[in-house]
Amino acid sequence: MAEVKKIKAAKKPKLADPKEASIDLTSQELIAHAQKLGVETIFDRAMNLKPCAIGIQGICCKNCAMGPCRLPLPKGGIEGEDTRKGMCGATPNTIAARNFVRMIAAGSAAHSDHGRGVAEVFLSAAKKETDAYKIKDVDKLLDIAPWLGVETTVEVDGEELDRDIDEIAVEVGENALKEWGKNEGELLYAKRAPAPLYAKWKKNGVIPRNIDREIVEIMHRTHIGVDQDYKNLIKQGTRAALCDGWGGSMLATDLQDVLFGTPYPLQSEANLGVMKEDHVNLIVHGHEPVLSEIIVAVAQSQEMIDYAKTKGAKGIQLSGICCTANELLQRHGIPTAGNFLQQELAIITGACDAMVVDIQCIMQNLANVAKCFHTKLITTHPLGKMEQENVIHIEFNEHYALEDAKRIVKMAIDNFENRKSEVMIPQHKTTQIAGFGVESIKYHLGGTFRGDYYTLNDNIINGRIRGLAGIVGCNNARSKHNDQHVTIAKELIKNDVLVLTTGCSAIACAEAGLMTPESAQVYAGQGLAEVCETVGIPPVLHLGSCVDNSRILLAATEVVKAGGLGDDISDLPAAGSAPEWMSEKAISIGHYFVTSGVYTVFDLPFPTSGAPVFHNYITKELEEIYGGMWAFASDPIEHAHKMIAHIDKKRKALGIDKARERVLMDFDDRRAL
Ligand code: BF8
Repeated sequence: MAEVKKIKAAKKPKLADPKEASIDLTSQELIAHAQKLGVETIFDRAMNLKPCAIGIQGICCKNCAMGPCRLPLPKGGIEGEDTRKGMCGATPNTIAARNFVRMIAAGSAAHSDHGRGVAEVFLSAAKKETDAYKIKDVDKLLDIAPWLGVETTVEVDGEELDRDIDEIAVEVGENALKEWGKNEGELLYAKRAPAPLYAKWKKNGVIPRNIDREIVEIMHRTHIGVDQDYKNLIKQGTRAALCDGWGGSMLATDLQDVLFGTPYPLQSEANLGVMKEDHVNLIVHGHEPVLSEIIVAVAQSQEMIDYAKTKGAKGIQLSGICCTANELLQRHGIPTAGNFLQQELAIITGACDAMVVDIQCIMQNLANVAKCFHTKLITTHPLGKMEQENVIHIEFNEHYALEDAKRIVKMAIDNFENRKSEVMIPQHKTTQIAGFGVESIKYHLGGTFRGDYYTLNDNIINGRIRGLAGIVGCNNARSKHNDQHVTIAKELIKNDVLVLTTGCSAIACAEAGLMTPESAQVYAGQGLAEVCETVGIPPVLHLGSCVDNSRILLAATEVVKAGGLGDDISDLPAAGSAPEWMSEKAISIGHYFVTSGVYTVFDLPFPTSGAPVFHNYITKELEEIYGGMWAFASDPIEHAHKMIAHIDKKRKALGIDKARERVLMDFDDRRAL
């Protein structure tokens, strides 16, 4: 008799509880709406797909075909010698360090390749090979030129004359591009760091040679049978991370500012409630602003607005997701639709007529969600295509940028009348003041005539501002959406710590209403609230996208230069944080902050915890070398208080931990003075 196989009924997938999945009301409503429609989102997938407990601790090696070798920590921890090894004998330290530096390589590559793309468009604009782009910020061009070895003046007959701007721009573009592959010398921007930090890097031999080389070298060293010393591996990780923060990311920020304009504070809105039912909704998502900058101009043109009206729409609502959102927000005030975990939800509103994506942080499931609605999903970058058939690819080319942008905007407009499902746009949105940066902080706090960081330093020294914190990074579906970013930011400002933020963290803070000057009165401690009220800034400053973390490095450098708070970034009462991190870019960012002297807290689990010796090295011993270290916390309040404790430790070391007593001086005292 034939064997009868019992077929188990497939388990019904679990659904996320919207209130457990996100703190954001808009997201909660749309998660529930998606579930009602039977459309799966990342929040539901997180309920059914569990992470690998070994991989998450960094102790699975799959760098050759004898493995994967998985080295779980014994229950109850390691007693005595750690005898775990892979097939080739690789120890947990080697495996975790290899995996970790490969994450740095990927993160640094992503930011730096973005920078390279911008540098290529910049050079093409400087050479006037395209009409779509023109140099917008000549002052910033002149500021960065000397750092890239470009003279801004020329001596003629003993007289120093200004050089031609076009000539300077071409040389800046050429020298910038050389940073990726030059044969000699070192990363030019390393010299922008405070001198003691540069000296530490030099002494430890970690100044990058060129951007591509340091990333390639990680792939070589982590191939089977090459580097088997975790300290040597992390040293190379440091070179590659510095290539990101002080290289590819910093070049991307600078060249974007010169080409598209340096941001200054402006007002806009945040959250999916910025979408409009009676407008064509076009959403740009990803990272490189080169195409989306042109889309802004086209979407705002009368020709396209009139065309949208012929299709029954009242206008065109352009909004952004992830770091493209931050780029367009800080320069044009384009509203932010959402951060990483809200990308599927934007389509689930039923009102997204087109979503245009380029590179990084784009979920492949967008294509499956788009299939359930009328949304046109358009990929635009040769590096980022999708296999699903409903995805349209319009490859961006800077020489035809205007034509590409027009085609895309028109496609969104033509799709307006194809909406087939009920439109459900939640009605929540917040006001945000964004567009802060090194330059604007200078003028905001120092005034137009003597723009400098002295006033900021003065307020840190007198204790109104206890210290500075950078909160950056992603959302992670393993953690409640936006919860940690917002809880940590609120706890810090309550304790008079001024917060600088970028990326998806900035979007989370904006959605929670922390980016208006008025929010200081509600959430900030008395000292910080006084400063915010006096100069009219929010207690949480939006510094842009993830490549703009370079703005935080340079702002910290300016604080050092202004004086009174030590000689190096590691002396400052400052700390960094990436609470809901998930991307390899976040690891690269964390490591360049640590090796630039910043105490940096990430949440757990962390991909080094399965190798206690290596984990201990990056959490404790790195501080002796660079002054910064990795630190961890899983509870957001504990996370914030670790940062505050570090800030207080630095205040004490600087001798500014006690409020100075006010002494009334009599005549004798004055004469003695
Ligand atoms: O680069 S914060 S989820 S969007 S990786 Fe991605 Fe993380 Fe958001 Fe910007 Ni940064």
